[in-house]
Amino acid sequence: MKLFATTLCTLGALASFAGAASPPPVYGPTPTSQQVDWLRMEWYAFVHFGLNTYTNREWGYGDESPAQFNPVAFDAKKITSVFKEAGMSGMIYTAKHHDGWCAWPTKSTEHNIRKAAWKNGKGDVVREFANACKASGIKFGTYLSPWDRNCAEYGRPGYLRVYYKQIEELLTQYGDIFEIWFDGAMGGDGYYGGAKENRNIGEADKYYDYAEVVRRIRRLQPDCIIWGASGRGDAVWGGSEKGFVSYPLWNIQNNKWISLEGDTPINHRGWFWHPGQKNAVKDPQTLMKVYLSSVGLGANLILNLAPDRNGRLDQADVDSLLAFGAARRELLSKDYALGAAAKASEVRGKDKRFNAAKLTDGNIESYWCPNDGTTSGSVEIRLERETTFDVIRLREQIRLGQRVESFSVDAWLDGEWKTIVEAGKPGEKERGLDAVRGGKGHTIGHQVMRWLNEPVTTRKIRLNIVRAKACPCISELSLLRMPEILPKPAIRAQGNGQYTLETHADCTTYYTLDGSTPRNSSPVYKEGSTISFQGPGQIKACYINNRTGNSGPVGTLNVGYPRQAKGDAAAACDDNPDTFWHSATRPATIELDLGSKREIASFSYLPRQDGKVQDMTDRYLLELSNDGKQWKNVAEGEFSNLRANPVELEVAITPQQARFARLTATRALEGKGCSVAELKFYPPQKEEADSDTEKSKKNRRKSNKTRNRR
Ligand code: FUL
Repeated sequence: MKLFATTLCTLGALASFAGAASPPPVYGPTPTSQQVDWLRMEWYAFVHFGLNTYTNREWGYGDESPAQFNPVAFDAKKITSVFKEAGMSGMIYTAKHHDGWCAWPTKSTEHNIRKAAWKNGKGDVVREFANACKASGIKFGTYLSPWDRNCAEYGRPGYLRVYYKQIEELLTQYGDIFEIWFDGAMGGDGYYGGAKENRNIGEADKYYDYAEVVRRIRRLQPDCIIWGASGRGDAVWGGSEKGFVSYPLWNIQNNKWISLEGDTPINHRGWFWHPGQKNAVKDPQTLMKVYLSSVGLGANLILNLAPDRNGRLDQADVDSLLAFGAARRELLSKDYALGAAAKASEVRGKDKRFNAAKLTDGNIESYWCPNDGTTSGSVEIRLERETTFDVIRLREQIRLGQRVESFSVDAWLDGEWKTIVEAGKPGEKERGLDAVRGGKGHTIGHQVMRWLNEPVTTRKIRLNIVRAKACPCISELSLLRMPEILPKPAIRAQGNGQYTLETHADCTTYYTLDGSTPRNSSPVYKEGSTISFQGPGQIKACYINNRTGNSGPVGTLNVGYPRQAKGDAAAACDDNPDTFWHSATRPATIELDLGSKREIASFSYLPRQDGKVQDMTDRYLLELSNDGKQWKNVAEGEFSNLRANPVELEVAITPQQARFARLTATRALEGKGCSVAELKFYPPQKEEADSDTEKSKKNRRKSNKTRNRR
């Protein structure tokens, strides 16, 4: 707050010193200097790592044995150097997740790392990460779950003493914490010191007394960004665990400046590490879309990478992260508008300190601004030569408040102005990863990036501020070029063991059915044809650019045993994620016939994918049988975190032979019924041969290095 006031005074002092036009008065809520600095961090890592890593769960129940935490190869510095290399500005570690286990030797509870096998109970993951971040030159932050399924006192006033103690320890023993995360998940069933019951806390804001939490944190670390906390802090959730935030984006809630953060795991399997996840990593092109639909809309991005049971990151996750990091660096490496001449329809008091050249001077603090009362206007930018770009980035001087509601951009093409970014209209909304391409111009705020449908080549562009709440203060206009990022081919089931692959311009699509990595000696996919594969196993496919020989990331589809449903459950085994079996009542059971006796080591459940949580199954009982008459109960549990992140979850069971399987849906998130989009059964996984992994690593290195501009 203090720093922010100083900056404003400086802006004012400069104006009176020059004796010319003064800066416009602040409009509406403004960010603190901490919020401004934080927005400039853009993206950082999330690290989910704890007992769930060992139990293959997303949410622990609270009764897990702390002894199992034993990451024998954990090297925090190795992990933080990867983040640094990718260009991330920090990391946030789950010091405590919902299971209540503390990854540091806290005095607040016995359920902590002192009981771990790791380092004979002398380890401290929080300390190792905090030190490693410092050594790597990135910032360190922490996640401390308010919901605690272990603590006997949870739900009662006594828990707050425990929780506040934990906050105090984390904020006083580990140096600077740039952000502390207060997750919104709260209350429900849990172990609670052995009570094993449901605990409802009512309103989170009241129960945790977030006003008090915020006061305590401000006292201990005034520069720490407080995330969540019922909106009492500095930043809140962007609203999806897919990483995108909604656009237009206003940083204003309850009359104060609140920034947004988009969050998503790099791996489709979830926030914690899960066996078999290496085939489920988001490819660099998807990560670029995630980036553009969070950071590119004026929010921050927190991208999760989860260490495995040995404490190491999966190579596949690291490869994808680094490839995206390199593409982002390339995207931002050259601003084609830098230093270009600019002319505005109006300049505040005709004072050159507010003229249009401020848009292209590369200084994020200076800005173009018309007179008070002028809420629309335009700036023409003349480039030195014909220039090709496909991403336009704009920034407002947010220290003076967020103002712009609608803008458009024109390019001078074939002797006339043509609109390349259309002005946004009131009431329109943009949501989702695919909306980033060809989007309209609504808010600007800290920054907005618009990725055009096609690259544009021109010498002249024009920015039109169509509507603003007060005179616009635009600090930057940049023209950028998106590097080529090959996606992975989508693999689509057509039913009855038939599959089609996506194709890509200028590329050949190669695939394999034996689990090996496709390369240019693998079978070639012909557009429009179908591949026959009965499973179980994996279909893998990738693009190789015909001109450059670069190979893109590998797409993988896990195919389970062929299966048939009894009764009306065909939709749960048609391999089509968009259809689902549904029952209006609960509990309800699906029975599958795998055709013959099979060795079953795991099963996966895909929840309904239509964006609704009504009747979404989140507790189950699994039984197996050899004859369809005598059943054996083999697994029972919770499919966690589906409300926020409804992804496919795979559950490992003790490998055993069976022909029939039956899943009973015993609970759902909402409603009286239940549903299942896909239910699959798998044999024990064969690891890829070492030589193959080596070759694929080389391939990946090659494709990372030689990525070309279009
Ligand atoms: C959610 C939690 O419930 C998930 O487990 C995860 O930690 C995610 C980042 O936030 O609300």
